[in-house]
Amino acid sequence: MALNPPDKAVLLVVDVQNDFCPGGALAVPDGDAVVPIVNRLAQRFTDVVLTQDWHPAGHESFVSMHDGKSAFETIVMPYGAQVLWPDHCVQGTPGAEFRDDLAIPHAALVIRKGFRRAVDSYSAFYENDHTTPTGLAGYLRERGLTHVVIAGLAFDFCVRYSAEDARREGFAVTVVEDACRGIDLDGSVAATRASLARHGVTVITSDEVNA
Ligand code: VGL
Ligand code: ZN
Repeated sequence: MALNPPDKAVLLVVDVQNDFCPGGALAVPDGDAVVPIVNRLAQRFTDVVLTQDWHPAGHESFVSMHDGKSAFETIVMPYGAQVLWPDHCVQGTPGAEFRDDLAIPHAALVIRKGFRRAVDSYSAFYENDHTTPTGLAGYLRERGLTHVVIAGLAFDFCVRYSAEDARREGFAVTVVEDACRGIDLDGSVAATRASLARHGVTVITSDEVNA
C-alpha cells in the first residue's frame, strides 16, 4: 500500500454485523470469513473507525414495508433508486450487533447509519440522499487522518459507496478486497470493481498493507 509519508491512515471497518453473516437476515455469502482478516488488519492501525448499519423497525428500505414487492427488487424513492432489502440490522436486536468474534477494542468511533426511517445510508459519509452527512469526514479531517483504508461488508454496497464518497471528500482511499465480501446483485461486484477504479480507489489485498 503506497502511503505517502505525510499521510495518516485510518482503517474503516464497515458493517461486520450478525445480520450480514451466515445465519443473519441479509447474509452476505461467506461474510463471516472477513472477521479474522479484519481483526489481523486492525492490529496494524492506531486509528480504527467502525460502522454499524442501524435501522429503526419499519425502515423504508425494508421489503416488508412495500406490499407486493420482493426482496432485492429496486424501487424509486424520493431520493432515487433503492433496493428493497429483507428487514435487517434493526436497532437493539442481536442481528444489529457486531460479530462476537470481531476483536478491535482500540476502535475509537462507531458511526451508525440508516437510522432515519425514510432514507437508507450505504455510505459511511453520506445518507443515500447524497446530501446528509454522517459527520465522518469532519471527524477524520479534525483528527488529521488523510488516507481511508476500507474493509468489511458488503463490498458492492456499503464498502463501495463509502470508498467513493471518501474520494469525493478528498481522502486517499484503499479497499482491502480479501477483507470484504459482496452480495453480488446482477453483477454488482464486477460493477463495483470498475467503479472503484474510475473513482481513483486503489484495491489491494491484506498482505500488501503495511500501515
Ligand atoms: C448494506 C444493504 C443494506 C451493507 C446495508 O452493509 O452493504 N447493504 N444495508
Ligand atoms: Zn441496511
